[in-house]
Amino acid sequence: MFLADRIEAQLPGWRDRVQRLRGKSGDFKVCDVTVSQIYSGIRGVQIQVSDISFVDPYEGLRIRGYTVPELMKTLPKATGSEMPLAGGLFYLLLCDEIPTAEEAEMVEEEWRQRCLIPTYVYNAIRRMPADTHPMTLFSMGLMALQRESVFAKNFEIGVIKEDYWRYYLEDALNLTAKLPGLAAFIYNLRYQDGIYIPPKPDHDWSANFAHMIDRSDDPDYHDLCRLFFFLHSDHEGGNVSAHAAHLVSSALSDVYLSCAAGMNGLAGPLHGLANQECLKWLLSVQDHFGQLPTKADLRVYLKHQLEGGKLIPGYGHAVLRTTDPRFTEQLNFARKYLPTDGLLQLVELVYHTLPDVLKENNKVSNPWPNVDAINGALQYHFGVKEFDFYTVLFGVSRILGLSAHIVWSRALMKPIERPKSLTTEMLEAMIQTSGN
Ligand code: HAX
Repeated sequence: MFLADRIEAQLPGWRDRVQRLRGKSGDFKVCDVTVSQIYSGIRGVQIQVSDISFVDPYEGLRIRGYTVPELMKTLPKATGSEMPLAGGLFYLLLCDEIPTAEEAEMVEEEWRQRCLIPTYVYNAIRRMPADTHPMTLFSMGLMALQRESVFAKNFEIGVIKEDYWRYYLEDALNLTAKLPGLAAFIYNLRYQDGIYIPPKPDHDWSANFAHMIDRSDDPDYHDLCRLFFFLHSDHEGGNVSAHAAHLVSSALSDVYLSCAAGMNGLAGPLHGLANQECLKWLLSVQDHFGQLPTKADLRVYLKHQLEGGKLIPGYGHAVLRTTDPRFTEQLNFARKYLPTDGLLQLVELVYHTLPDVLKENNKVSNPWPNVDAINGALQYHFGVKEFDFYTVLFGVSRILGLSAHIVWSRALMKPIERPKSLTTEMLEAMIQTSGN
C-alpha cells in the first residue's frame, strides 16, 4: 500500500537517528522538573518527542515544519474549492511530505473504500438514552469499532515488533475513513429524527460529512468543513487528547482504544469543550446589546466582566503568545464568505477590543484569541446550532493527528510509558535533605 511504502522508505533513517540519540546522549538532561511544575500539571516539561507537529508560541502550529498559512497555500485543494483536501493533510501527517494532488486523491479513495460502518455500531449507539452527550456516543462508536482492529487480531496470532506499525496504519485508515459517517449518524440521530443519508462517492472526506448531515446544497458549508477539519487536526504531542492517546497506545492498545482515550480527554471542559462555552458567551453579549455595540461600549462591558472575575472564553492559551493562526484563517473565511453575519461581526469587534483590555491585567500571559474564539460562531451561521455537538466535530478532525502520532510511535518502537510518582512525605524529605 502506497502510504506504507512511503513510511517504510523513511524508517531506517529515523530508527538510526533515535538509536544514535539514545546510545550516545542517553544521559543528556533536557530539563529539570520543579516542585511547582509537578503540582501544576507538569506544565511545560518536555517529556516526549513528536516530529509530526509543534506549537511555537509566536508562530502557532507547524505541521511537519509548515505553518498554517503555508499549508493553506500548498496542500492540494478539493475540486472547485480553495480549501485543502483532508486526504492531502493526512498524507502529510503520515509521510512528512506535501503530497501531489494525485497522492491526496489516493488517500481520499482509500477512505471511500473503507468508509462502511458495521450495523452493530449504529445499534449500540441507538440503544443509549436520548440525552446521552454526543461525545459519549462518539467515544462509544470508536470503542464498538475496536472489534474490527487489524492490529489486535494479528497481535493474537503473533507478529514481530518491527511490523506493528503496519497494522496500526491499517487501523488508522479504517478508523479515519469512518469518522464523517459516524459523526453524521450521531448528529442525525440526536437532532434530525434519525435520518440516514449515505455518503456520495464523488465527494471528498470533509464534504461528505456536510452532505450526510443534509447540507448538500450549501457549497460554502462544504468549504467550512474542509477548513475546520484541516485546522483542528493536530496541536503537537503534549495536550490532553494527544498525550492520552499516546500514553494508552504505548501499552499496545490499538488505534481504536487509544483514540477513544484521546476523545475522552477532548470531552473535558478545559480542553475541547471550550468552543461551546465561547459561542454561549458571544450570544450572551449579542443579547445584552441587541445590536452590534460601539467599540467604546463593548470595552466598558468587557472591563466590567473581567473586574467581576469572569473568564472570557476563546482568549488566552497555555503555549501561544500571539493570535492563533487557526483563528486568523477562520476570520478570513468569515470576512470572505459571511461579511454581513452579525455574530461574526461581533467576533471581529471583540478581537479588536478585548486584547487591549486583557493586557491591562498583568497576570494574563496571552491576551490574544485562540481557535475557539470563532469556530462555534461559524457553525452557528450554517445552522449547526447544537452546541454539545461541536466537540464531536473537533474530534473527527483531531483523530487524523492522533492516529498519525500513534502509527509513528509504533514505527519507532517507543516503549510503554511509565513515569514515577512519589509521596508528599518523600518530596518533603528530598527538599529537606537538599538544604532548601
Ligand atoms: N479571561 C479572563 N482571565 C484570563 C483569561 C481570559 N480569557 N485567560 C487567562 N486569564 C487569567 C487566568 O484565569 C489566570 O488567573 P488566576 O491567576 O487568577 O488563576 C491568569 O489570567 C493567568 O493565566 P494564564 O497564565 O494567562 O493562562 P493559563 O496558561 O493558566 O491558561 C487558558 C490558559 C487557555 C486555560 C486560559 O487562558 C483560559 O482559561 N482561557 C479561556 C478559556 C479558553 O479559551 N480555553 C480554550 C483554550 C484553547 C484550547 O486548548 N482548546 O482546546
